[in-house]
Amino acid sequence: MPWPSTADDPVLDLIRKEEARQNSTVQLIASENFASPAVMAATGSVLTNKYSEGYPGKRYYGGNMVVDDIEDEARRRVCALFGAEHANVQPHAGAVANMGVYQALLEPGDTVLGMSLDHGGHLTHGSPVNFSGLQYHFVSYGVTASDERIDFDEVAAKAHAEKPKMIVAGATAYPRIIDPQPLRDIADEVGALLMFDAAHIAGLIAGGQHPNPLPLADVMTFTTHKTLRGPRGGCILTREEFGAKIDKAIFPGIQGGPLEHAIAAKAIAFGEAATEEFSAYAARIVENANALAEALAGHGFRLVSGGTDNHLMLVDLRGFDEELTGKEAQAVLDDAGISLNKNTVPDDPRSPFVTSGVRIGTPAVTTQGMGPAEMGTIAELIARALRDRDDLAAVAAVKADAATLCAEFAPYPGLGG
Ligand code: DSN
Repeated sequence: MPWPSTADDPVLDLIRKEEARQNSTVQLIASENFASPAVMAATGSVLTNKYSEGYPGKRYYGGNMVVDDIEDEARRRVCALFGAEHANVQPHAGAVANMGVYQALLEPGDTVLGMSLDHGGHLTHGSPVNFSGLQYHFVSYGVTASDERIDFDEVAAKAHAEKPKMIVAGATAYPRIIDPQPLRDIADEVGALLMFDAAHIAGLIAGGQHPNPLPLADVMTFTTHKTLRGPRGGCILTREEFGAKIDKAIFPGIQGGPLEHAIAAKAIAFGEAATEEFSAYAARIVENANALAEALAGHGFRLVSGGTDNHLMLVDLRGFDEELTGKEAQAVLDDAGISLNKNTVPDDPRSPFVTSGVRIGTPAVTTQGMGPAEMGTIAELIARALRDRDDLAAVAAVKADAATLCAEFAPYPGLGG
């Protein structure tokens, strides 16, 4: 073979190390999951070698007869899964999918309504440091102070005052169902388009746990690697009338060659998500989130909005310990073999680098086969580690207990040594 030997490459050792980390520590990052062996085989396949700029039947390179079939199959499967008329499966990420929609349907400077980052929205929903906030005139809505749920009165008032061209729904740190109907109604009242960013909840929609934003939304974007449990990547679904514009915005507008290995893996994940087993999995994610939220509340943690009806919960740490920041909690829990991320809570007085909260999700632990009993154990491990955070031996003991728990539920047995 012409390739140099990489058997001693330390990067391979680092991959083994990461395999061991994923097998032996608790993964509670709400946007992560464990992809199936079939999805991972596709991402590591010969499709990584192929150039295929363009779309099936209209490529700028030869040799795409097989790739065309793969991309067509991915488009067919995802349209069937969500009842969509048109799909673009090429976005490399959720941010690129959102960028493609804005580029296709907006002009620079247009007014758009989106959920503010510090109330649970995403960077690409108009953050001033992101292209979305720099190129478009985003106006933010948030959650109410009373129940910490989306303030539809605020959305309506701002829509009538600002006359946006588009309303963006969806969030990255919002623990409740987002009903697309009131957003559609408000969009219709002011003649706006409705885009639903379902990055976090696509798997819950596919599994029948949350309402399908289609056909109420004009466009739905999502990532394929979160609750949907596919490869890293993005996807756009829309009506036929916007299909050509959106395709043109993604290629040649934003991207060059698509990642056909990722598109094949997306097709496999869409197939997996159409099964009854996946619907049961989606139901179990929500059941586990409820069990974990209840158990955490029992340890004195305050849950933003009082609980969850999706795959994640937002924990306001101030109820547990006024001095404890999200930054410190994330670091202590990393030492205790529990991965999660610091997160602002609504109207957080601390900065996004420090925060007063953490976000906790159940998609990955549910894939591992854990259930409500294990959620109780995880809540106890979190509470112990954070309560005894100044005691290195106590934190190490939590790490050992986390490893014992994970040993029973290793996602990739045999990997990582
Ligand atoms: N990074 C994703 C998340 O964790 O929610 C958002 O892009």
